[in-house]
Amino acid sequence: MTIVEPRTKRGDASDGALGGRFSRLDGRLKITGGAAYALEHPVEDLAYAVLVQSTIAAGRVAAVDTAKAEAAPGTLLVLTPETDLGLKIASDWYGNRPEDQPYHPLPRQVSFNGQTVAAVVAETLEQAIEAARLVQIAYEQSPAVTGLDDPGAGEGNLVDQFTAAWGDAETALADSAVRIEAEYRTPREYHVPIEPHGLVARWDGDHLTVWEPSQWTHGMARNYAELFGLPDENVRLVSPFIGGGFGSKATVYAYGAVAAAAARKLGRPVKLAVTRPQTFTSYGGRAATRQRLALGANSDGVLHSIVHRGASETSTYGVFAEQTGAATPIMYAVPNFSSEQRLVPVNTVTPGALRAPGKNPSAFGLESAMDELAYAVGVDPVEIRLRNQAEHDRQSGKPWSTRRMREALAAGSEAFGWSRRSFEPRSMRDGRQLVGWGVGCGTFPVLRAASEALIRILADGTVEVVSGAIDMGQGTYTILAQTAAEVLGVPVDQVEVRLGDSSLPGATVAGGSMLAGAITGAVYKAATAAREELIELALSETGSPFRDTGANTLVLADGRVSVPRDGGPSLTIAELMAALGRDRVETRRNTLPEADQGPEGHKRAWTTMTSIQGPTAGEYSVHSWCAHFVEVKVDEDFGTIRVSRFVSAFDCGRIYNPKLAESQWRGGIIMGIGQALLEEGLVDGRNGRIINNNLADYLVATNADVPDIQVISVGIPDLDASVLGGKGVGEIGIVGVAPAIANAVFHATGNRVRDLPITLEKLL
Ligand code: MCN
Ligand code: MOS
Repeated sequence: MTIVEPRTKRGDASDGALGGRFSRLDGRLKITGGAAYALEHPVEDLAYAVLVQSTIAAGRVAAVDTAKAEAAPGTLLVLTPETDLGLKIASDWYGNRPEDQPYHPLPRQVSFNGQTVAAVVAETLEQAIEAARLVQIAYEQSPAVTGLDDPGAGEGNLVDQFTAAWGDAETALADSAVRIEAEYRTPREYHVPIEPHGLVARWDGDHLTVWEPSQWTHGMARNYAELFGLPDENVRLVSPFIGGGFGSKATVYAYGAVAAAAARKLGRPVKLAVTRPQTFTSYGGRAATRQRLALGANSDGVLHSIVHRGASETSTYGVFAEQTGAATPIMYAVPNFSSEQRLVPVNTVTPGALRAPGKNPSAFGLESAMDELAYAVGVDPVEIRLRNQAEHDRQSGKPWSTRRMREALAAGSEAFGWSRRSFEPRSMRDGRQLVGWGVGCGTFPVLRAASEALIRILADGTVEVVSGAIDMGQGTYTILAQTAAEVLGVPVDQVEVRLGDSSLPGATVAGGSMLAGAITGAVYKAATAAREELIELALSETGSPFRDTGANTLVLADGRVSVPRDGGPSLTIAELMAALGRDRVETRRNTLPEADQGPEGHKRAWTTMTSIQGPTAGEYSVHSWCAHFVEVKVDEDFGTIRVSRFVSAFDCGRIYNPKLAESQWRGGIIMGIGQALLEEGLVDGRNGRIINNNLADYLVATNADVPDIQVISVGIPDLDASVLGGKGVGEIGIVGVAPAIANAVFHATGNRVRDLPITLEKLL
């Protein structure tokens, strides 16, 4: 899908294309309803699938009575654990796959309440809903463990690769002049993107097309191909616009397999829309966590030791580790360190990645604990962070590529007016409101992956950027137009961007805040090749007015091609294309070495995660950093908390589009406000059901909860992070927000809340 709406550059005219404050190129389409989501794609002859989910937390499906459902008007198909869908297990994110194993998306074994156990397909949605209601399931129940606090849950299993240690943390802790120790907890949290999940699946012979919101068209197309034993080329996954994903739309889930298999069985396209309540159990949110942190320091607050013991829940049938120690080893310099992480299997859907997995709960623990230490030694909370800055990455032994945390703390303090803060809790007021000021820092690793892009310069001078990468709201369309415009010297509105289709050149997942760095790198490389080719043609082709100028290169700027001195020929790109007698110049490049170029490239690199490099893969340790400053007002009588002011400073390297990056940071901060004060998946301990599985009861921050948020960039280009010098932006905003708010609440009230969310009953 091409973005064809007219658009205007609303940035400062003096900005270059890259770095300019352009509004989202897809913004107009989105707010006018012109951006069709995957499920809105019109497909002829659709049948409708509806899921039936288990009502017990653990056990077996003993029997399914489908008679009534099958007899209901319009029913085409009832799928149960008895039905052989003929599927094979797909590979994991790294491309590992068990040999020839069957896959049952409707298993007989029930591992959690809300697990999909049957599905109905009917002529209309209403008929399918009614027939789904008539499917009668008899269960054999077995005892369930419904959460981390369930007495049956136990301590969990140690995750070896997350154990980190240096020095002698226990002894140094015991020897420290000042010690603080506490447990910090976060509940289950959910993505709740405004566009719920679902898909339309259509078969044409042995070719499958899936319209499904996706953070990773190539990865998901590959998974569908594997489920059905097809070559990758036989599956096309289309996802032009996405109404938010936040980590939940990067993989194929059971309902997708069911819908695509039903479409094959029926020989008819099938649409399956996951209902809002079903989204709470059709894939996993953020796992509940607990972590015990002990900090030992001298009387100036200089750290001697950190001991961290974390645990997160996972499911009984799958593994997802919410790494509570993800930020702990890298934020502060500490000579003695020990961290462990356990996984506790419970009867839940396997948890998943939700904006800044690991770093987020990890920072809640550490940044709360640092505040507790500041108060234990009587040192200002910003000052104690400055005293403990890590000057290199102790864990990997590598220097930081760039770490402008001191600058972030300084710029944030200054803009917030931190110097006017009085240290004592309950010492600042605004009438009947207690006022609290808190600080919390954050980090997110820079991950790097391979991607590919295609550039076309067309006869009318239009530049096309084509990639299977996606835009779920973060700004990919816009920054790719900017990247191509910058390299080819054309106005941004002369560039058209096509994304969101696995039949287009390969791209890595829009996850781990790494897509922008990867795909701008690919577009930059392809556009540079296109520019070189155009110049080469202009200098050599007969008919080109540049051929006999004696110039050995040309300048592309303001949409024109010129000799690099005054007075020579100067043509628009369209005029040059006409002179050359060409209808297009086309280049396709990936970010891999020369040997892996070409349309096939190194396909595995963008259909699996095998090409992803971690933050310490190179010579340096590469991360984004931030510092949040927050003011809360707490009603003394009622305990109600309002966030009244927010200032955050970020080091995310070079910023491709400040307007969009600021929007990303604010979005993360807003999610962090929800996490701090509102969000909590409530589990019914009797049956493992998520009680608040809807947007009326699962509260996220709304405009009324969000103050004006000032964001500041203190980053400088970091060429160890990406081709263009940017670091990740999409997730860091949420990291450190909840502890900053908890710290502000402590400053306002003297009450330290260590388990999220900070609800008023915890304050009274
Ligand atoms: N950007 C920039 N300069 C940089 C880096 C990024 O201007 N140096 C801006 C660009 O507009 C870019 C955006 O920030 O499009 C995000 O870039 P990046 O940090 O590379 O993140 P990804 O493109 O990989 O996006 C994924 C990331 C993740 S992992 C989650 S979770 C998340 C997030 O983006 N989910 C989002 N932001 C989201 N924003 C919206 N609206 N909806 C979601 O679901
Ligand atoms: Mo983001 S949670 O890595 O999609």
